[in-house]
Amino acid sequence: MITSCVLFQCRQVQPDPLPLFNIVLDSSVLGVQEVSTNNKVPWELMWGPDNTLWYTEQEGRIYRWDPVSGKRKLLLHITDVAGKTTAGLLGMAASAPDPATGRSYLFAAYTFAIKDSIGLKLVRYLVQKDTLVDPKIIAAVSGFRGHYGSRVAISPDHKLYWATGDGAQQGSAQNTADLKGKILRFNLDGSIPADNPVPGSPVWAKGFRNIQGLTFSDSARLYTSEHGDAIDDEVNLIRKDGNFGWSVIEGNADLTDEKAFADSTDAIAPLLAWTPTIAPSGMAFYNDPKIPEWRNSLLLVSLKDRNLRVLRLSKDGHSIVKEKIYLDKMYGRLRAVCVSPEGDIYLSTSNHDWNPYSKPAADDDKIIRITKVDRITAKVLRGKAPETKVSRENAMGLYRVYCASCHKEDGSGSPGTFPSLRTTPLLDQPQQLIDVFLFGKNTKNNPNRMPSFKFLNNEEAAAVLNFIRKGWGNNNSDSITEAAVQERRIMKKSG
Ligand code: HEC
Ligand SMILES: [Ca+2]
Ligand SMILES: [Ca+2]
Repeated sequence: MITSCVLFQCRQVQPDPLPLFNIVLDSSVLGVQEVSTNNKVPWELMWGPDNTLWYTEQEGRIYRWDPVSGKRKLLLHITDVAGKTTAGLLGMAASAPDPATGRSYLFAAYTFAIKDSIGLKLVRYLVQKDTLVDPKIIAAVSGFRGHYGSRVAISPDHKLYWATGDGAQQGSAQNTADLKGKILRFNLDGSIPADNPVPGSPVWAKGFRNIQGLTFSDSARLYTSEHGDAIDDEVNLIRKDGNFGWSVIEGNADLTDEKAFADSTDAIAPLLAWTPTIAPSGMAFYNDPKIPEWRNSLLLVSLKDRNLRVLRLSKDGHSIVKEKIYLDKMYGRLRAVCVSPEGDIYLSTSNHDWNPYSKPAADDDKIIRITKVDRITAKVLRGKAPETKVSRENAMGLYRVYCASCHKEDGSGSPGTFPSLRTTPLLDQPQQLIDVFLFGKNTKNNPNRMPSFKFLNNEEAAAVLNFIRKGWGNNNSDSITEAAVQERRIMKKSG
């Protein structure tokens, strides 16, 4: 430890942790450091008004982590956070100090209990030296069964944006009177700006399923990342009063019904859509000269694909021109990302959350910093291009990309949420098995439903189903044929 003093204020200075890896770009060398360990699902990261890193833990705590001392401090424990799995204390954002009063506000979104469902609210706190005070509810939305979103962002012109999930409620995202499945826009005092599309309504854009990332570029363009259902995770460029298609359109409008809807509503297509899904999460715009190769890019972390994507934007910001993957499968699920004023990048892991991919590391969850360094001192990593095609010849490959995020790589599922495929009685009931696969399954009151996989062709369907019937030594000797899958498709259509 050394001590650093600025204007008579002395703090203990933690020496920089050594990079565990180096990312080598065209000309820059980056260091990957683990700066904070033993956290529990750091869901949101942001740079705080006091020049430290602020982060939430999903269960309800807001911390400040000081990059100089390396120490963390609890700012607030919110005690009425309620809800399971993807609910909790979610996004947050802070306003810059008001020039007149010097005041900053922190805005936090979290779920709370209502009698028969879960509500989601956005609360404003006044920032004080070591704590947050004077909670004021900016907005509250009821009727959630899942898909909560939610992220919060403040625009360069000091408006407050809040992205809500559709609540796993059919029809909510297209219903302008329902605040679920929307991007909402407020003044910092919670009032509704006069230039919102509909007077008196906070709705700014609609047609979203479950936004997990929300970030402004330097030129005030707003970008989102969003979870699709079984297909089509998306990144979108948001436009005022835009309709982004859900729940009629998934990804691009390529099916007949989707095209008709897009024509009649002017629905906006995503900049990028991923099938198989990657489960994108937090996203941050990067434009710092510190890492020139990554300027004008969106940094996007993912839960299912377990990596960091750098999505290079076109000059006008209206399209994504390049996609590169870093830290692939190295830290498990990644939840949040932010950029410091010095151009350093912070990421958080999410291995203690409701749907762990594997056993968390002993010191999970971590906050990781990516910074520029002078030279290579550790193992070298390079970016890679995304895989353009799933290896379809390989049934296990199909299982991995389409099923393992929920039912786990070994088919064991997770108790109470995702049934074990190793032991399901459906293995001996081929017709029912094919039906669940093609058309999905949603037992009453299960907020996690089995999505429909009818978009896979008969060959792929038969391959995956035979894999789960035989792949784990469970040895069902007969095979499901492509013809059998086709027959169930037709039965369903006519039945
Ligand atoms: C997004 C999560 C998710 C994904 C991805 C997913 N499933 Fe499921 N699956 C579920 C859930 C949740 C259920 C339980 C549904 C219920 O009973 O309400 C389920 C149920 C099932 C069942 C019925 C099991 C039983 O005992 O009732 C089968 C079979 C199945 N899934 C196979 C698959 C296959 C094969 C894939 C990949 C092609 C897959 N699932 C992908 C979530 C998922
Ligand atoms: Ca969309
Ligand atoms: Ca589509």
